Amino acid sequence: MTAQAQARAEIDVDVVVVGAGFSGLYLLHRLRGQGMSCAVFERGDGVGGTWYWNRYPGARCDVESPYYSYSFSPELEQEWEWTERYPAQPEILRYLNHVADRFDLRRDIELDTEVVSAAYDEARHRWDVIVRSTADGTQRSVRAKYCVMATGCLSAGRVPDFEGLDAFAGEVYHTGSWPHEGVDFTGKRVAVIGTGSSGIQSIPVIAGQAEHLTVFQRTPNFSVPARNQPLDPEEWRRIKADYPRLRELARRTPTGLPFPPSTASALETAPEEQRQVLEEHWTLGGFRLGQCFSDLAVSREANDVVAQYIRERIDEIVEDPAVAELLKPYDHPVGTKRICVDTDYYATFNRDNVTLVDVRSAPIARLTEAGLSTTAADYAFDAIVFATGFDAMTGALLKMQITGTGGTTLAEKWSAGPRTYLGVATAGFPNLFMVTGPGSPSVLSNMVTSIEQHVDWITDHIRYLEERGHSCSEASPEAEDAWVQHVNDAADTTLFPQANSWYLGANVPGKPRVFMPYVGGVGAYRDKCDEVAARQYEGFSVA
Ligand code: N01
Repeated sequence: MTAQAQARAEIDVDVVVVGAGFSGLYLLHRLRGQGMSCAVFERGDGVGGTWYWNRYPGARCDVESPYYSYSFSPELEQEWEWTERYPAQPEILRYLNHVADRFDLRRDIELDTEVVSAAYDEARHRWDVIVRSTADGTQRSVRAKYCVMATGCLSAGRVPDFEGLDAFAGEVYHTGSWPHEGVDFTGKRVAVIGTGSSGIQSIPVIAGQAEHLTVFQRTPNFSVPARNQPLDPEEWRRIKADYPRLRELARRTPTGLPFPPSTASALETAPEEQRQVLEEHWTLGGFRLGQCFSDLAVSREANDVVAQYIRERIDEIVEDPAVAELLKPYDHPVGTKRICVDTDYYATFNRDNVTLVDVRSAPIARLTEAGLSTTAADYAFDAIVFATGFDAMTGALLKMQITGTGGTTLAEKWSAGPRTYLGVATAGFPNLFMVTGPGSPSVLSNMVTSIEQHVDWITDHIRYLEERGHSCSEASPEAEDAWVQHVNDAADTTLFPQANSWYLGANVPGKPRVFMPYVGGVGAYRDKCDEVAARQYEGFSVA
């Protein structure tokens, strides 16, 4: 440790917050408002979390701009101007920087600093947190009564364990940690590996630059046109004037968006009418197509109506029938993997400079000095882009060494999959809270709505403890067991477990197969959390 770091060691604050994205920024604002001292640690050299790291070409949110924003400040709502129907990554990052400045948050945020470990000191009811500078590796300790993980659900990037990963002599990128100065692919032979949301957004843009783009697809996904456009000023004015009602509605729907779910069953709708609903949603754009009937998440027969409709659109757009066939998903029901929202994705495969390679039939065997080899052929590239996703929901938490009571680590406790009470706390880890943790609606919802709900609930709970002079609060094992059972039962009533998705950890070899988010919906989940609070935080042992 340097002398300076030593001098700053042993800082004692009320709350340590890990991460300065949407969650961490709002946590800091709320906790300060409660008169608490906070230290926020952020591994990036700027605020923004997901939107700081994911700067790949075409990166854009699939939730419409007016609803992908904080609702806690009516002034902020009114003063910020979104420019497009869906916000592009630079615009969201500008928004979050504006929030950091507007609410004077930066003075309690330490950038370039990652949390290495957090251990609970049972005698003193304090978390001992070790943080490390990403610039020079120096470490120091910080002590706090509470520790709140605002680490994000999709923040631990993942590159498959290909043989010869270091062999390739060209440029290598991962969509989730894109160079800040951008990348110019002009005149280059580029590979994109992966066709999830990140791949599907970046492929059309990279194809527009590269001399040649080769897309390596293992599993096709359902993708729906975004139909992005400049935000209509008149509509934007209407939304702003109506924000209180729209926000309240969003807090009560299953998705956290102010659009009540469809009540019409696909199976009880006549074919001509089904067609009309599907056409309307395809023309509207965005993932609401995946919710256009009430039974899509529970009936395979109903789901097939939408799946078949999307496959027909692929046939219509893609000129080469063999390529169209490869792009059509058959292996999972629509919506059991996040529906992708694209701009010109399928049409990109009509370009002369784009080739689709199926790595289901001939997997990638290794990276080579020139490019990569599948079991069927060798390829040469100037650049390889990994759009291969994340160790979702638990990856960022388990990267830290978190030790609770009795010396048990979180990794040990979650060795068979994550276990939480309400997705905010886990037994054996007192005064540790998670924002949008496993067991909460999180990634199945509009993240900002869910983040605000969690931050409000966690900070209310902390205020409750402080006002009564309590030293700790811990989820009880019984409450946790019952919640985990409920989360599993809820998932089992749906088609979700039928897909090999990252919701189940299926994208990470060896990860326990457990359905991680809560499918019960934002509104019902909020009611449950409110009920727990109203019953003096039922299910928590408070001392
Ligand atoms: O990651 P993914 P992502 N060989 O895991 C493939 C959110 N998001 O970064 O499906 C070959 O979805 C893998 O293939 P398979 C959103 O919630 C939102 O794209 O495992 N291929 C898959 O095609 C999203 O769901 C937005 O067979 C391999 C791809 O890599 C989540 O982030 C934008 C492979 C990974 O897809 C993650 O999306 C971006 C291998 N060995 C992201 N290993 C918006 O708001 C993996 N793959 C719009």
